[in-house]
Amino acid sequence: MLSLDARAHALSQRIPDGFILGTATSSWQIEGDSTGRGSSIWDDFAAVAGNIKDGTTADPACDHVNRLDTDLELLGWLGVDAYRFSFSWPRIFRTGEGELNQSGLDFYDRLIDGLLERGIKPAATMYHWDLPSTFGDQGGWTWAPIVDRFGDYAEALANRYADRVDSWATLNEPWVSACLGYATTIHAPGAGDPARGFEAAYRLLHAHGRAVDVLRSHNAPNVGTVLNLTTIIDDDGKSDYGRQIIDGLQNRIFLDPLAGRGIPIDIIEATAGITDWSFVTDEGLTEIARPIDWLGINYYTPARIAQSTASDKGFIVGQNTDVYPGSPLVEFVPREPRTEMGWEIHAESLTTTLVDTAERLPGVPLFITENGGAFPDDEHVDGRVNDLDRVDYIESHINAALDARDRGVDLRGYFAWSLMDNIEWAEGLLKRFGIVHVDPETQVRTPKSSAYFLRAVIAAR
Ligand code: IFM
Repeated sequence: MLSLDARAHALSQRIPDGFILGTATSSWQIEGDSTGRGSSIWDDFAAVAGNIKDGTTADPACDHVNRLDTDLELLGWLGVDAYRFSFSWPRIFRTGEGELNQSGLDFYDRLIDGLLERGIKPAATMYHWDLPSTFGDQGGWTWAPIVDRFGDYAEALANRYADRVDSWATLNEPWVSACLGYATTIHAPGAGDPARGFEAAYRLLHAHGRAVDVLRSHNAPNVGTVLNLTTIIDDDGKSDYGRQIIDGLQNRIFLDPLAGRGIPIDIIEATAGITDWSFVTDEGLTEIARPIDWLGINYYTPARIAQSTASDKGFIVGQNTDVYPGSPLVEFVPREPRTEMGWEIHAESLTTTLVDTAERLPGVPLFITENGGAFPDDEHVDGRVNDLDRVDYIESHINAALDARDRGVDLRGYFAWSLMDNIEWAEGLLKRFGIVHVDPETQVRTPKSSAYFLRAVIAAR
């Protein structure tokens, strides 16, 4: 069996020149220091018993705001080309608008400057789910003025950081915001209303388009967005219509408007009993279709479906027909091996997702902006978490991504999710995705074997 270093070396030889290797995090999942900002819908959601499995709230998370220097050192040690983080909207404006929050602005200055000093490209996401509560109270992503508010937020960020942030993502995974937050009650704000789920998806896209215009007017470089896309597998060969509609609800509902094709007709038809889509306007669709410089894909698992088998598939986060309103009744049938999220590990589906996306959004360079896995992390060697499952996962998925490149996909980089163990939303601290272990009691950071592996890949290129 090859050593980790030998495996890292072999993988590194496939990495093309200029291909970006990085790690990713998001604000609410790591920052802590909630008193230094305003409240978000995730704070409200976390305050209700039962919403987050282990009762985790925003503090201290990874206490990243107070441990920024340590975390910057960690990134420098890893040697990443880029670091993907998100701005917390309520840390920029405590109430989402109006007076800027000086300490919040200063924090992101220190983060961005600290990255640049270490030669690491800051890859910023404007919105990774922590909507200011003030807007949540007014209807959140189904409140029409949210599009204008997002434009104002883009203006504030661009004014301050456009000269130093290397790449801009408007949104992270609008499917999750809309389908887990509005169509169902799994995520904040927990609306549980499928019709609002579709309206939220549309308004998120519209806000994206508005932000693209604002960022461009400030000469912000590399403007794009991030979707969680995947391959839908018709496992029993009897679920082709289910495959088509779930593909539409997961992938095409975002890619088609971005490519200027509007909302897919089959999805309008499949959801006719839920919404009449009357909130969609031509002006909105025009803004949504503004050209972007790149698209980020967050990929973890395929969606493998079959006709109902009535057998128990156990725990799978985010895979059931409730999160796909309008889909026919199918069953999700992930195969082994699976991660702790219940998600099937199937690197080939990353290749197909990239190939399909490149066809659906031609001419737009792609990045893997998140990829990784939650594993038990219970094997320790010399005080280090020996997370060989995660090493295997990352190695096989980087290879699968490079296979897509070999098939002609313009793939420019890969970001591992996540730099460190953090709050996995409704799963709280129970699921660990970090390549660096974080002790929730002491906040001590300890690189896992996967961190050493990624570091070795980067160093050996
Ligand atoms: O932790 C999340 C992240 O915030 C968004 N993408 C998926 C990850 C794992 O569930």
